[in-house]
Amino acid sequence: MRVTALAGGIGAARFLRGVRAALPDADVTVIGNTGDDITLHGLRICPDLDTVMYTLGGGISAERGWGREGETFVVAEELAAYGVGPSWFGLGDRDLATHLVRTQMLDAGHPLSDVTQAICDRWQPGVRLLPMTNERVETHVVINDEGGQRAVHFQEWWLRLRAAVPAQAIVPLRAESATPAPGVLDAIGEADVVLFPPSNPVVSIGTILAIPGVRDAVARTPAPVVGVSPIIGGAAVRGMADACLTAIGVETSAQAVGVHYGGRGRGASSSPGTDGEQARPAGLLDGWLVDTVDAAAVVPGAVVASRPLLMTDLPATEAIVRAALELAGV
Ligand code: FO1
Repeated sequence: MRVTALAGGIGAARFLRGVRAALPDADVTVIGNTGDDITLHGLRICPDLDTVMYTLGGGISAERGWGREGETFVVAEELAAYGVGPSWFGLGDRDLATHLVRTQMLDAGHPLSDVTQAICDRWQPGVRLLPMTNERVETHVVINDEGGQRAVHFQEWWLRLRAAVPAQAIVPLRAESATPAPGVLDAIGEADVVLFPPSNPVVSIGTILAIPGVRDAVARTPAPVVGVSPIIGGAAVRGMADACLTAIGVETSAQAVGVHYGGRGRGASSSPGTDGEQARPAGLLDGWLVDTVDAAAVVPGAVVASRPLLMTDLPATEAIVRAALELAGV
C-alpha cells in the first residue's frame, strides 16, 4: 500500500510512528514542511524535516520532541559567551552536525531533496522524506509591537515570543513562486491513501498546501484523503496552533479546522460542471477524524468519525492510525 502524508513537526512525527507500526509493509512518503526552516550562524536548519527524521530514525529527544537524545549544548553556551545569539533557538551539539552536513551539501549545489535523502541514509526513518519544495520558502509573521508593524521569522515568533504577540498575518514567503520538490505531486496522485496528521493546519499543513500545485493534487487525487484533528475540545493538543488559527480567522475547534480544509464532496454532490468537465472539488477531505469530545462536528462533503485522539503512546497512536485508515476505507 502507498501512503502519502503531509507533515509538520512533532505531532506529525509521532503520528507517523503509528503509521509505520500499523502498516509495516507500506511504502510511506512524507511530504515535509520546510516553511519553519531558518539559517543561523550560516547553517541551514530544517526543524520539521529533522523532527520527522530523528523521530522515525530513533534519534529524537523523547523529552523535548525535537532535537537529539542525549544532546549537549556546549557550542550554544560558547556562542552565548561571545554574546552571539539568538539564545531562543536551542542549537544542540549533535544536531549541529546535521546542519553542517546539510549546509555543505546545499552549498555544493545539491537540492534539498537530495540532501534530505542523503542525511536519511544514516537514520533510515523507514519512509521517503521529501521536502515540500527545493526552493527557500520561509514562514514569517507580521506583528505589531513597540517597534511598529514588522515581520519576524516564524521561529522567533514561535520560540522567543511564544506566539503570545498576535500575528497580523502569517506569510509563507515566496511560496507563490516555488515548485513542488520532485516526487511530491506523484506521491499525492499515485497514493492509495493520503493522510493529514494532526499537524498545525496553518504553518505546517497550510504551508505545504501553499506550494503551487499541491492543493490541486490533493483535491484531485483518486486516493481517499483523511485528516486527523490537531484540536481536541477547543484546544490545541500541542504547540500553539490556536494562535495560528486565530491569525487566519478560523475558530480553534475540530469542526472549524475540518471545514477550513473542506470536504471533497465525493458523494452525489460532485456532479460534473456545466461544461461537462469534472467540477473542481470544493475541499480536500473525504474523512475527518475527531476526538470523542468533538463527535458532533460536521464537515460538509466529508465523513466525520470520532475516537480518543491523544497519542499517549505508540499503541494508542497506532489505534488512531487504524481508525483513520478505516475511515479512508483502506
Ligand atoms: N522548539 C523549542 O520549543 N525550543 C527550541 O529551542 C527549539 C530548537 C530547535 C532546534 C532544532 C530543531 O530541529 C527544532 C527546534 N525546536 C525547538 C522545535 C521547532 O521550533 C518546532 O519543531 C517547529 O519549527 C515548529 O513546529
